[in-house]
Amino acid sequence: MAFDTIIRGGTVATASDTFACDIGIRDGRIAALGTQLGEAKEIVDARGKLVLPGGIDSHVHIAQPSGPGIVMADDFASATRSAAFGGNTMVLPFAMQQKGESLREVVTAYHKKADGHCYIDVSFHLIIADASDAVLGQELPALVHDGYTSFKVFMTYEGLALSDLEMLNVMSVARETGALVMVHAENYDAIRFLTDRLERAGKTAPRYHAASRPVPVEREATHRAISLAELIDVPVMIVHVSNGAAMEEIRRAQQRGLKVYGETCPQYLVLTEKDLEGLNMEGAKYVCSPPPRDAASQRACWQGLEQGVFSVFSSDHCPFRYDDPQGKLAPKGRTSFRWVPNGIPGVETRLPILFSEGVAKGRITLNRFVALSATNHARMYGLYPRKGTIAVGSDADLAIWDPQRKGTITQALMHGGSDYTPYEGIAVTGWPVSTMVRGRFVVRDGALVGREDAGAYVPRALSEMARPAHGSVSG
Ligand code: DUC
Ligand code: ZN
Ligand code: ZN
Repeated sequence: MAFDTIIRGGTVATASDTFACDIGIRDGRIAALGTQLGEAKEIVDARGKLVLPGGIDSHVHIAQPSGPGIVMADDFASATRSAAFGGNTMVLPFAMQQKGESLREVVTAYHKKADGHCYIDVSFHLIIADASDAVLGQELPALVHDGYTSFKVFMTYEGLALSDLEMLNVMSVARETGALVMVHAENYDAIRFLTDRLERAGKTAPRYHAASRPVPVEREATHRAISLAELIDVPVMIVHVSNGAAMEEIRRAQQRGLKVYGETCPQYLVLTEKDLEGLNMEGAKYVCSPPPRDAASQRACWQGLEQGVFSVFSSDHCPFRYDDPQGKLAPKGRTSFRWVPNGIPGVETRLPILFSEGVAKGRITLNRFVALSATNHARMYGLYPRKGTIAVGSDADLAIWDPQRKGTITQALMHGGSDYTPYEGIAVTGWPVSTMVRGRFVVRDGALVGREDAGAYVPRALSEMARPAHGSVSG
C-alpha cells in the first residue's frame, strides 16, 4: 500500500497558495501532494472542505501556579483536548519559573505534568522570573541548547516583573544564544499607582481592572521594551498587543529595520472593556491583561493583522473557572479586581473567531489566516517546516474545516476545563470539523477519537527570526 491515508478532494491552503489536491500520508508525514495518488489503507473524503495546516497556538498557559487558593481550569489533558477541537495540532505553553526556583527543575516539573497527558503536540517556552547570575549564566544557555529556544519576561506582576537592568541581562543571553525574547509589556509601577488610587476611591468592581491598566501603561512599556532590545541588538516579540498606540510602536520599530514582532489575540478583536461591566462580579469573566479596550482598538488590531505588523495570532489561553471557590473569585473575601486572577479561556475559539471575523467577512485572505494561525508560529518558534505547513516531508498535522458551517459559540460546545467562554453568543461561519496530528485523527467529524498520550513533546530549533541575516514571516 502506497500510503496509510489519503485525504481526497479537499481544497488545500498554505500561507502562500490555495489549490485542489489530495494529500498522501505515510508514517505520520506528508508523503505526496497531487491527484490520483493511488491506494491507501484509508481514504478520507474532504470534498467541500478546506484542508489547512493544523493551528499552532504559541501562547497558552496550562496548569500554571496562579496564587494561593487559585487553580487554573485546565490541565494538559483538558487544554490539549480543547485545542484539538479548535483546529489546533500544537500548543506552546509556558514553563513558569518563580523566584528562587531552578529553571531546569521548573522544566522537569512541567514535563511531568504534560508527558503522557497531551492529545496534540506541545513544546515549552520559559518564563524568567529570577534573573540571577546562576540562571542567566548557566541554566538558561543550557536550556536554549536543549530546545527551549524562547522565553517570556514580564514588565508587570508581583513576583514576575523584571527591572530594566534585568531585562537587559536576559536580552543579552538571548543575543548570545539566538533565543527569542517575548515581552509582556505593561508598566508595573503605573498599574500599582492607579490600582491604589482606584481602591482608595472605592472603585473595586471588575470593570476597574481596565481603568487600572489603560493604553499608556501598555504603550510606554512597549516602547521601552523595544528600546532595550535595540540597545542589545536582539529580536523581540511583543505579545498580546491590545491597541493601536502599542501597535504603532511596533510598526515604527519595524520601519526602522528592527527585528520587532507583534502578536494579538481574539479578546482584542471581539471584546471591549464594556464586557467587564457585568452585574455583580460577572465582569471577572473578562479580566485579562492587557484588558480588552474599545472599538477603535479593535480596528487597529485588525489593521495590524492585515498589514503584517502582527505576525502571529494566539489565544493567551489562561483559564479560570467562574463558579468555583478556586477560580475567578478566589480567594473569598477579597472582592477588589486586584485579586481576580488574570486570564480567560480561548484555545478552542481562537481559530473559529479569526476565520469567521477575518476570512468569512473578507478582512483577511485564507492564506493570511494560515500564516497567522500556523505557519508564522512555526517560523517564529523554530518548528518550520516540520510544523505549520502542508508540504512533502512535513508532519501530517492537519485541520479539516467546513467553511460554510454556521454556529454560535457557547459553553456547551467547549471541551476544556473552564465553566464559561468569554465569547458566548458570538455567531461564526466556518468550523474545524476534524484535526489530525502526525497522520492520526484526534478529532474526527466533531468526535474525540484521539488518545491522551498521543501528543509528543517537540524540542525546537532557534527561531528563524532570531537568526542573523535571513528569514521572514509572511507579511
Ligand atoms: N495575562 C497574562 O499576562 N498572562 C496570562 C493571562 C493574562 O491575562
Ligand atoms: Zn502576558
Ligand atoms: Zn499570557
